[in-house]
Amino acid sequence: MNKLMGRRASLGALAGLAAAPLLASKASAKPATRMPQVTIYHLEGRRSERLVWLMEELGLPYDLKFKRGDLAGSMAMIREFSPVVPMAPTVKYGDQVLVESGAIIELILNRHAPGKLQPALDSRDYPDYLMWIHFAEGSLAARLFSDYRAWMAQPPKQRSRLVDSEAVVQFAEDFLGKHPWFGGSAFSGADIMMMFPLNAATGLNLVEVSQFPNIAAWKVKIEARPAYQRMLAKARPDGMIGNLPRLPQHAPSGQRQTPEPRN
Ligand SMILES: N[C@@H](CCC(=O)N[C@@H](CS)C(=O)NCC(=O)O)C(=O)O
Repeated sequence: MNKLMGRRASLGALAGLAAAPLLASKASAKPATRMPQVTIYHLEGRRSERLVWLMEELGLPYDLKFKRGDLAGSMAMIREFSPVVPMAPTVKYGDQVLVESGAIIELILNRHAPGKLQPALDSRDYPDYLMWIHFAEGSLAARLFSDYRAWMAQPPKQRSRLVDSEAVVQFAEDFLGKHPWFGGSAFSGADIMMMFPLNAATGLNLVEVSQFPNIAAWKVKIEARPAYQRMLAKARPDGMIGNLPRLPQHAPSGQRQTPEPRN
C-alpha cells in the first residue's frame, strides 16, 4: 500500500466514508462468486415470488419450498425452519438464514450476477435504481398496507381517496412517464421489487387503476417476460390463492376530491 492509499484508508476508517468509493468500484469489477445452495421458503402469490423471479431471470439454481394450495401449511413450514422471524421470503443461503427480499436481491446480484439486472454503479441510472429497490418496501408497501389496515379496522361509510396510497403510486407513475423501467433504461432488480406492491395497490383497490396508465403499460411488459411466466408456473401454479378482500369501489371522480369522514 503506498503512502497516499494508507492515509486515505486510515482516514476512511475514522470517518467510515472516504475509502468506500475505491472499494465499491473494485467490487463491481469482480467476477461472480460461487453461489452456495439457495433455498427459498415461499408463500404463493406473496413477496417470495420476487426471488423465484430473480433466479429465473438470471438462470441460477434454487430450491423452492412451499405447500401447494396451502398458505397456512407453507407458513407453518417457514415457522418450523425459522421460528424467530417467520416471513416470506425466508432464504437459506448456504448456512445463513436471510429475510428482506430487497437485501437478498442486492446480495445475489452483487455477488453472483455482476453486471446483470442493475445499472453500473457510476451510471446516471444507478441512484434511481437503488431508490426504487428500497422505495418498494420502505414507502410504497408500507403506506399501502397501512391504508389497507386502517380501512379494514374501521371501515368508512363511503369510499374516499386514500391520499397516502395515491401519492406513492403517483410517484411511480410519474417516473414511468419519463423512463421505461424503474432502473431507468433497462429492466432490473428494481422492477422485480416494485411489481408486488403495485399489484397490491390495484388488486386490493387501494387506488383506481385507470388513473395510472404508465404503470398499467409497464405491467404488460413485465407479464410478457418469459422469466416472469416461468416464475408464475413454479411459484403460483394454481393462480392467486387466499386473496385479501378488495376495498369497495371508488366514488365517481367528481366526488372523490372530498375525503369522507372515517366514521
Ligand atoms: N419487507 C419484507 C416483508 C416480508 C413480508 O411481510 N412477507 C409477508 C408475505 S408477502 C409475510 O411473511 N406475511 C406473513 C406474516 O407476516 O405472518 C420483504 O420484503 O421481504
